Amino acid sequence: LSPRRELEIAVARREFFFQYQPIIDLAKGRCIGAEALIRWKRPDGSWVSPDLFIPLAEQSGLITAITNQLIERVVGDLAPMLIDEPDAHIAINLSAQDMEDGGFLPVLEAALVRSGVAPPQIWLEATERGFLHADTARRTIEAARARGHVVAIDDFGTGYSSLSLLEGLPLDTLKIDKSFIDAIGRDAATSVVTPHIIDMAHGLNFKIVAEGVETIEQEAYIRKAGVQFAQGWFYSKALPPEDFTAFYHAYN
Ligand code: G
Ligand code: G
Ligand code: G
Ligand code: MN
Ligand code: NA
Repeated sequence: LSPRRELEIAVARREFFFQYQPIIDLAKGRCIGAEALIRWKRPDGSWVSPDLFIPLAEQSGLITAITNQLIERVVGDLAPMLIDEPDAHIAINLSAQDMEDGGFLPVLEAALVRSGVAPPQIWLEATERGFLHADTARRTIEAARARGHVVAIDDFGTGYSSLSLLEGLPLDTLKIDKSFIDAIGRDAATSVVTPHIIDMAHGLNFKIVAEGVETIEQEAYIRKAGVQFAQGWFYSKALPPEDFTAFYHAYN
């Protein structure tokens, strides 16, 4: 079986599920939600890393079907919790193809209407590649924002987007890639860049989520730099839905 064929079968059998990595409000010391991270366990029990199968899903066009399953799964996993906790949100990762064709939007709207989850409780994350086709990305972002979703730029600092591109799009949240957080407190050349990435984000008036926070030193640094939100192993790994719900209640 080719990897592509295997992935097609996995899509048909709905073998993907999600773990939820908590996101913390640094000023309040509270959990405000989570990012949904895809997991694939093959029928033989082996795990495949998303770093391997997401690129394949993008090349083969299967990613839009996976995104639609993701939406259904998030609502299935967490609708009762989200209805009980109207301030909580879940961030969903979108591929560049999702941003281009926008086909996930009616799927998302239907799932939310059916479940009673409010649109502002679903955030959408797209990497800078998702914003390269500015016209189609703009239409998707505007439609999503009109419905009340927050749209965030993922892996900020690692892509190719120009400031003018970002300035011209109706966005207000960005996630600083973990490579810039890793560099804090180290001698690496990247550590020189980290304060500039944060300044740039502030200059654009973006809310900032720092990703990959692993140490108390990194937390102290980003807090001092005015970063509002943080995510990383210092707080929690990605968790099964019931463990995320427990984490949310413990940190609220
Ligand atoms: O835990 P981690 O290995 O989950 O994630 C690896 C990569 O896969 C990250 O770059 C992340 O953005 C991406 N990713 C995780 N979940 C999804 C998803 O549901 N859809 C898409 N398109 N990418 C995802
Ligand atoms: O959960 P963690 O961030 O350590 O995930 C690292 C990798 O391990 C991911 O690519 C994921 O696919 C896989 N993984 C996630 N949860 C589990 C698990 O419960 N058991 C095993 N064996 N692998 C997992
Ligand atoms: O969407 P994105 O590319 O940002 O995916 C987040 C990735 O980062 C996932 O693979 C997730 O498991 C991983 N991750 C989350 N927190 C940490 C962390 O604190 N340290 C490291 N090394 N990886 C993390
Ligand atoms: Mn992400
Ligand atoms: Na990221």
